[in-house]
Amino acid sequence: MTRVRFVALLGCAMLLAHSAAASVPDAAVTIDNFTFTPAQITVAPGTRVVWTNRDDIPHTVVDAANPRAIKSPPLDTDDSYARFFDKAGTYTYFCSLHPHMTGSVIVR
Ligand SMILES: [Cu+2]
Repeated sequence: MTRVRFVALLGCAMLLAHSAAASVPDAAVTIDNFTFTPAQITVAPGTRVVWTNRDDIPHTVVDAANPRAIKSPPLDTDDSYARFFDKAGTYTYFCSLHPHMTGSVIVR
């Protein structure tokens, strides 16, 4: 096999890997009426979770166990915040402005 052909094959394999990763659909969480909906979602590793605030006041999304890992800015009406979840586990989060608002993302 020539070197040029090998590099071309490698490029193809990388493209395939990329499209496989991109085929995991996003998961959506809506924030409305001081509630995350759905409050608990289960997603496959590699899923991007997108929170969208439909309330008329700001909310945030903050990881309860690791606030440095997931911490959105205050989301105004119709603002979105997205994070990829690559590692299996249960991620509990809350709104730092209204700590009684909680939700969780289960990755498995
Ligand atoms: Cu809030």
